[in-house]
Amino acid sequence: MSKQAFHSGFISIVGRPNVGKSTFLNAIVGQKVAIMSDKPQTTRNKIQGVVTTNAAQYVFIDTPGIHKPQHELGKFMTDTALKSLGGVDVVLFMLNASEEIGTGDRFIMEHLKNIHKPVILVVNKIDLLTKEQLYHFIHQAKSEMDFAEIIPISAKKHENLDVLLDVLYNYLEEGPQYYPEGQVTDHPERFIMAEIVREKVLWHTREEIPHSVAVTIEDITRDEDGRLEVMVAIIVERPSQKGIIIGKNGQMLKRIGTDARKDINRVLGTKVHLQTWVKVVKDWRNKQIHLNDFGYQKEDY
Ligand SMILES: Nc1nc2c(ncn2[C@@H]2O[C@H](COP(=O)(O)OP(=O)(O)OP(=O)(O)O)[C@@H](O)[C@H]2O)c(=O)[nH]1
Ligand SMILES: [Mg+2]
Repeated sequence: MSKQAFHSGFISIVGRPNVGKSTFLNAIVGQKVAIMSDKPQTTRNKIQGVVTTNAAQYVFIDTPGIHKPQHELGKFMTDTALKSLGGVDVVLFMLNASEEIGTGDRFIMEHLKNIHKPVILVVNKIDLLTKEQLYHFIHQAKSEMDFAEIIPISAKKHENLDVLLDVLYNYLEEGPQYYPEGQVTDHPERFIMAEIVREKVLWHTREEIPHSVAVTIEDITRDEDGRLEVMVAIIVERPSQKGIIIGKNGQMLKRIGTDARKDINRVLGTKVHLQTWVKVVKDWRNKQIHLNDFGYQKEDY
């Protein structure tokens, strides 16, 4: 029996905010590499997730949800997502099957029609639909664009992910293993720590606060017991937001810190102690200098 050729390549995951791209990335990688939340515009940077099997290496690129930007940050996010399309072999376009296809989705599809790369439609959140509803949704999607493949999945329930990998194999060329087997992501631990803190802020806050928050790691030192001491700054845009994040008697900040510490310990397998504080940087989402400082650099596209 002849051995199956080893295939490898880069796969971008794009779609509107909140359709489940990061949930999918984590599910397929089998490990948390991107933060997730029920608030739109959670992901702000490109995040790589590598899946290595005997037959292939799939380098997935999770991207920020594409939306109409209201700030420089939003522009950075949407540009990051669209520019990711240039360097990949195949594109996964994700739709949320529990919502009607809308103008935001159509805007992205218009873009995808012009990139001359295979576009696979990933229909996510099928756990929320009956068979009839799913059939109807796929029928509707087919009339919008000519997709290379259509694959229904539930990222949350890990449904049909193996089928997606099998199909994707055929869209990747014969190629080398780019990354060693154990490497699942491209971001340093510092980034992952900051993102996990931001995730907990998103989970515990509402309305405009999730969008107004940035998190930076100011310093990391090791104490005599080998535990990492991590100084974390949570940045907001207004003093009133600072008050909400700190909460009554500091309760909110404490909850965010505790949840983040536990998750960092679990995800990175490192014991950490977090020292968090909140600072106000007025209108940072519109100021290039602050965007650079907080990890949203244009050269990172
Ligand atoms: N029911 C259901 N919910 C899902 C599924 N996949 C994701 N979700 C939920 O959808 C919400 C958004 O998930 P994310 O993975 O953060 O979405 P995203 O597309 O990365 O969003 P942005 O980063 O904002 O672009 C979360 O509340 C998830 O739990 C799914 O298969 N089924
Ligand atoms: Mg995301």
